[in-house]
Amino acid sequence: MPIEEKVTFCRICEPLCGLIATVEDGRLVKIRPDGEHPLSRGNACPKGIAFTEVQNDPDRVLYPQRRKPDGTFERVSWDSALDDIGARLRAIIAEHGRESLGWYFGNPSSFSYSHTMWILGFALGTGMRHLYSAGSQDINNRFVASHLLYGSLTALPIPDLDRTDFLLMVGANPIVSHGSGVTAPRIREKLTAITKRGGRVVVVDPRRSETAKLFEHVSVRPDGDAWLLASMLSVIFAEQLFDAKTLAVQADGVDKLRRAVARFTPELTESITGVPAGEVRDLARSLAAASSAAVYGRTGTCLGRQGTLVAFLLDALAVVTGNIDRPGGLVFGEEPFAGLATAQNLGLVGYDRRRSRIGNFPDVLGSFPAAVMAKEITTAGKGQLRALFTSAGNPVLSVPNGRELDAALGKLDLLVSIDLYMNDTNSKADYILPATTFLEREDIPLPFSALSTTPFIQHTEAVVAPYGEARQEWQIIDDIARRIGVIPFVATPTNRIGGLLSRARRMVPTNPLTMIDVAMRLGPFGDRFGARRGGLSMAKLRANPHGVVLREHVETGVLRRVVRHKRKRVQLAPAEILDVLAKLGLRKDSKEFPLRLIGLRELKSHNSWMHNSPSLMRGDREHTARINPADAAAAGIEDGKPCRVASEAGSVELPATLTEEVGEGTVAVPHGWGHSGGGWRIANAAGGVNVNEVMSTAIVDVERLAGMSHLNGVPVRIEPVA
Ligand SMILES: Nc1nc2c(c(=O)[nH]1)N[C@H]1C(S)=C(S)[C@@H](COP(=O)(O)OP(=O)(O)OC[C@H]3O[C@@H](n4cnc5c(=O)[nH]c(N)nc54)[C@H](O)[C@@H]3O)O[C@H]1N2
Ligand SMILES: Nc1nc2c(c(=O)[nH]1)N[C@H]1C(S)=C(S)[C@@H](COP(=O)(O)OP(=O)(O)OC[C@H]3O[C@@H](n4cnc5c(=O)[nH]c(N)nc54)[C@H](O)[C@@H]3O)O[C@H]1N2
Ligand code: SF4
Ligand SMILES: [Mo]
Repeated sequence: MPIEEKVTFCRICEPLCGLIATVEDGRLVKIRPDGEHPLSRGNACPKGIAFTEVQNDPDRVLYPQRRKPDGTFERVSWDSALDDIGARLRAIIAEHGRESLGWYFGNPSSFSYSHTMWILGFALGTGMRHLYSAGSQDINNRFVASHLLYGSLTALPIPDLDRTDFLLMVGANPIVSHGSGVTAPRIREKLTAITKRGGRVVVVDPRRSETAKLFEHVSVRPDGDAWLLASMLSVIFAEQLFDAKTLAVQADGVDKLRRAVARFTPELTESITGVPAGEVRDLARSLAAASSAAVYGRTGTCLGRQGTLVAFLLDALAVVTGNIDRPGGLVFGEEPFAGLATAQNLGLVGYDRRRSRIGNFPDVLGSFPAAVMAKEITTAGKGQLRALFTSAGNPVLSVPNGRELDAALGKLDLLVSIDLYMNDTNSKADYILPATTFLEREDIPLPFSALSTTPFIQHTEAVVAPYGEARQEWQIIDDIARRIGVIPFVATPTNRIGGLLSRARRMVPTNPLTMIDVAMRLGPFGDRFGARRGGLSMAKLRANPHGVVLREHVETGVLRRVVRHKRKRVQLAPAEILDVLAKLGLRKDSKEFPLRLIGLRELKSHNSWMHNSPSLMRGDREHTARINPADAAAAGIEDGKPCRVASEAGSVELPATLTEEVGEGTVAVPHGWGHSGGGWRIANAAGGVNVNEVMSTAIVDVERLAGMSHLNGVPVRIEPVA
């Protein structure tokens, strides 16, 4: 039997650690870290190693499945599945128009360039309106904040970890999550290096997280970040700690922002944030005085009630202290081929170009809040969502009010899912179409290149041929498009020209790799087809399987290239933000629901989809609610005993873990548990609950500017369960 070792990289989370896969006779037998990867240098986490168990999981869906009237599934051929899906789509379109089609794409899709490209192509080709993603439970607020500040949704600044002297980290736990919104393998080393060189890392979190334990911890009340950051800004303005000289060159709206935050003195915000006024003043002064400072916020700051404002204020802190676009501050990387940015520049996607039918929410890069998806299905009228695709997602467990969505999915005329597994969402689908794993496809993680603290790019070939009849998402999407007369990327209705184009497309098959190669060669690092020696091309990437470091550090002094506002200046006082700030009152805690629920991530889980790996689930892993002993005592809840966590929207019951790790008034429960109905035998047996049954999809509970779901800082009460 031939045994081969193949160089590749992990695509479970954002560091994209280098891996070596051992393949024996076409089957994956082992994964180990790649010691020759220039950035991860022999580092990988338990999830990456355990991917062997996903790849070889007997519970994987390897053949197209059609649901029978009794609810069970039967294996069908690709042709019969695609033909039937095509026919049903054509009938739905004939009766209700293309506006009745929709797509939800989940987190793993962002780790496949061809998958996301073809969804965009399909959406452009069909003119589809009902586009939803994990982004509204994750990072869309960040895009909107960038749109407001820099005039570009895709201008995402990252902390210059290798050169900063002061890192303010709010609502992120990279020791467990391995970093998000920033690609930095070995992030633990990078963070400890800051303190080793005499710098500071300050972690703002309601929980003494794994990261907070290693550095300075500021305990904030859940969803208190807007007040905390506004009060830090108020101190910086009041004490004249801002960098007036740099601001004069870089930004507009400084005075308006100063006036808008002036009333949020630390003495006022203390009662909301729980952070003593003196500590806020010290923090603001230290940040302003640091020779370089970076700010960084992640899901803890995105999923509260004010996600866009909080992301905006974080960047504003960097801007007013002169820390944007400079070494050690917040910096802007560059993609070798800027897919979404190009689409944005071409005017194909943007912000608030249309509004959702339910709730009147602005679109973010073409997508609407997933929190309204259920109501879009159940609310009759023109534009009602009737045929939904899901790919690489499990929204019943990941969006608010999973019960509501679960019930709504049953009302669709057609539900088709592209996934590795039968999960809690697609177990109700008409079809489950088997997707390749990341080891079964070639890949190049373009969007993450611009988020890498060391600009870097790597391409990998497929490590194994697809198991069973699994296919790549883009091929599946292309085949479905063809059956309804749609040409991905070409917005042509089914008229004569469309027919001709479609025939032409069939003769010249477009493939993502060719498209990317051309775009990359013409891109900022490209070889310009030989005109620039040593530049990027697919040939160069193939010759360097461990990847190519593009620069030592992210380039600075690029603000005028990045900012797309008129006059090329950062806007510190957009009307949308001033409006939210003006309405930001003094939050009162509810008497009925006096505690606040937050989420967290676990080292050996990955959202909802790695609970079927035997090695990750080994030991006494259990889904529990972390509760402060004082709160538990007041409620009569004992350690290890079941408790009820109830909000206005719903309740769940799970064992309590009493721990000082969470501050008083805070309850922490990870999401992604509570599997049922799907084909994951180990995950189903692991128990747990869907914490998102406690979360609300009421229109007033969805954040206005970016449509973010409210998943952190949700008012709850806790009770013992008999
Ligand atoms: N309460 C609460 N809820 C949250 C969060 C929170 O912090 N708190 N976090 C939110 C965040 S940040 C996210 S990203 C979402 C995640 O939520 P989703 O993106 O909706 O779902 P996942 O749990 O990531 O499930 C991914 C699915 O993709 C499948 N899959 C894996 N790899 C592939 C692949 O290569 N191709 C295909 N086609 N399928 C694949 C898996 O089998 C699984 O069914 O959850 C959100 N929900
Ligand atoms: N092991 C593992 N790694 C993962 C994932 C996983 O499921 N498991 N998921 C991946 C995904 S999809 C993402 S998006 C990233 C997320 O990456 P991170 O955002 O770094 O992940 P979390 O561990 O959820 O960290 C959020 C932190 O915010 C804190 N927090 C909660 N509410 C608040 C609040 O109101 N204010 C403040 N200041 N803090 C708050 C929580 O206590 C927690 O420590 O992780 C990725 N990496
Ligand atoms: S941290 Fe783990 S899951 Fe994330 S890319 Fe690295 S090996 Fe993969
Ligand atoms: Mo995420």
